[in-house]
Amino acid sequence: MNLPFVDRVRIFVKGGKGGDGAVAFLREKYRPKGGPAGGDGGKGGDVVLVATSSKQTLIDFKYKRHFRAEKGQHGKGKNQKGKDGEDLIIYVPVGTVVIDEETGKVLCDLVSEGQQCVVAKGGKGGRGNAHFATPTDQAPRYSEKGEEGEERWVILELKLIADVGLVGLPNAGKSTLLSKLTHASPKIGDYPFTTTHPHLGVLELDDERRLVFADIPGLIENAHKGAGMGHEFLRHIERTRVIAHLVDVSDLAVEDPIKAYKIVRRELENYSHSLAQKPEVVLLTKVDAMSDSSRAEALEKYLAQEGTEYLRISAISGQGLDRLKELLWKMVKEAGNES
Ligand SMILES: Nc1nc2c(ncn2[C@@H]2O[C@H](COP(=O)(O)OP(=O)(O)OP(=O)(O)O)[C@@H](O)[C@H]2O)c(=O)[nH]1
Ligand SMILES: [Mg+2]
Repeated sequence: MNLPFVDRVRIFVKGGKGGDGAVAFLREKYRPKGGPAGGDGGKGGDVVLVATSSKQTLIDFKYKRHFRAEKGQHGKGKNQKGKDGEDLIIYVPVGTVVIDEETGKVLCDLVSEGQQCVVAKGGKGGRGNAHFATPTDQAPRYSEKGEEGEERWVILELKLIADVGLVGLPNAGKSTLLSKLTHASPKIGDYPFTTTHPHLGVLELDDERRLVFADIPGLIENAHKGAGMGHEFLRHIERTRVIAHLVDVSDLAVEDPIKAYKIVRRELENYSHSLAQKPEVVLLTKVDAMSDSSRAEALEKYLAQEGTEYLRISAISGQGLDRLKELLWKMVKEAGNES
């Protein structure tokens, strides 16, 4: 699937107008002066967002931006109520946050399959003249109009939902690791910014234990000022429980590992303090291609002083991957119990 990844859009939604109440009178053979019998108008349809895991992006909304639910029908004679307008159901990916553009308020956070959010209510139907008869006016000639449906612009923002977020400089080996641990098959390349948008992958440790990983583009110094791919995509790991921070310690690495580590930490901190506070494990990657371990040892010493977890791995040889899976499971569990 090579659709562009769209993770923020604005759409206009409007509920259906309610149908008008009717003005009518009974005309029966033996009751020439029958009472008022104008039926009520039907209710307008609602616009409803429904979360589905069969969509991964908000691409559908790039071109179609206006959504209006059906009107309610007008009431009719003989006290017949107008038909209600159909609700308009719009499917969005699981992980979509719905924000009212005008107030900036979060209306809904659709985190599970099938979860719904009414974004624009349909208008009420007007009452027919049958409701308005009084002892002094037994033949009212008026009825209510149907109400307008609600309307608003809403912002849909996709925030992927994963347990573990993979971060690091470009080329650190994030996508390669994702492809080894899960069935995902992201693009891998020996050049920076191979990954241009987030991917999810699912690791099944056994029948009962699974972990969802989010692989995102590489971060570079000053990403928060727009360098490289910028840092907006970090929102996709805002909801992860644990951060796995990959640092290349092989002979291939262009950056000193401690420096590489600090650059990415600074960018995480600049994006959001709460993101930077998440439990972190540092993965010293590509150890199969490391002829001198002194740079790795220096990073490990630094991390030990900081009290940060770390582990040497190689996605290519498989070294450390079994330990990594169990460690991540444990960290995700612990983080889950705290929140
Ligand atoms: N020797 C060795 N090479 C690796 C290992 N993991 C990744 N690589 C290589 O490192 C390069 C970058 O790998 P990617 O997985 O694309 O790195 P990334 O972090 O996803 O990079 P961006 O998407 O650009 O941020 C590729 O050429 C990989 O083949 C490893 O464990 N050992
Ligand atoms: Mg990548």
